[in-house]
Amino acid sequence: MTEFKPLVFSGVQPTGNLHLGNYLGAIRKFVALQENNDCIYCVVDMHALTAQLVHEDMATQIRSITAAFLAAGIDAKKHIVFNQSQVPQHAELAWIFNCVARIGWMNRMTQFKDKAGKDREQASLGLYAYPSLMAADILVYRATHVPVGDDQKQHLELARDIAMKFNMDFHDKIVPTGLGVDIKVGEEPVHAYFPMVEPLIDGPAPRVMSLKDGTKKMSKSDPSDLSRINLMDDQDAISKKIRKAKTDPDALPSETEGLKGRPEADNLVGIFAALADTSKADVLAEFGGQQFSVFKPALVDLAVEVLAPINAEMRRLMEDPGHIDAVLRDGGERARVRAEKTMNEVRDIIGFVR
Ligand code: AQP
Repeated sequence: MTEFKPLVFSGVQPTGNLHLGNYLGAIRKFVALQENNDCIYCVVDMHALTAQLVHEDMATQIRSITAAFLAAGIDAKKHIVFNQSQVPQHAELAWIFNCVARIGWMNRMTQFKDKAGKDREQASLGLYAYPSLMAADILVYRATHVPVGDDQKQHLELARDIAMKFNMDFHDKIVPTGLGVDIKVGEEPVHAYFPMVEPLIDGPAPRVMSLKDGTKKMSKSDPSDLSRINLMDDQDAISKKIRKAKTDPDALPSETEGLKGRPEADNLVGIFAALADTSKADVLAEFGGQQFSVFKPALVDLAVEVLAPINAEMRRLMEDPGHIDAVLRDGGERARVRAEKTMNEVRDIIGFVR
């Protein structure tokens, strides 16, 4: 059985300061995956329009995410780093996927419900169609693996549904043209043009929570800056935010079972484990029985040790926007070639004349 060639794709929106959740849930995984995989990492600027149309500082935000990718250690020569709007094939495939996806599927998307809020009639059509563009971002390269935080799991399931429906609906066109490959879906061998993408969500902090409320996701759009650690925060800010992080009065448990019902403790232990590249069980083996007055300073030291070099490198890179733009242009050119190959095949499968 032939299989799709493994290819990693992921994206980050230029919608504000990157935080520890973006780093641990996504960027850190991007860096690790590039060792053994072909990778494409994208600043998804067209997605940034879905919640807010006008961004005064769009270009700076795009450069800042790119600087974070590079500062964290992504090799833009070996892999591809670019911003989405440079490759119009994403939007073209998204239109086709809008016609593949069913309204009932889109209506189930919890992120739309969260982001649209109470006044859904006022949300943009783009926000509603966001998951379709996200599926196109990935599938226009026929990528197979997508490192993301836990919050994106539902969107990736939708990308699989879209891929499956396209494969099934155009099956009679894909097979004779020989454009697909044989894959296994469950026990069934299927001839498919698009792969079934695999989300890569593992690790001790798949969903980093707010420092002010352990039941809410750490997010760029949280009005309280104390809720998150930004990648651009200096040592003092990191220390202040961790010292002020909400906790409960009990000492840390010795085993992970004891974190149940203690969301803030669970979150801080998860952050420590992810930053130290270890497990929550190992962190509790070291700190079990200790008070937060002991644990928090250790977490500050670790967070500063990991984030300070990235912070310094991001600042250095941001002083040379011309270099960042050149990286994006080069990545955009290489991404366009790959995306156009897919689009030509998709146009042929659909039967568009070209
Ligand atoms: N709290 C989080 N924990 C783990 N992973 C997270 N990600 C985001 N927040 C967390 C992951 O970061 C990647 C890029 O996210 P994005 O900027 O494209 O979109 P987002 O999920 O909407 O990020 P934010 O920070 O929550 O922004 P706002 O406030 O605008 O909604 C994704 O892989 C995401 O899973």
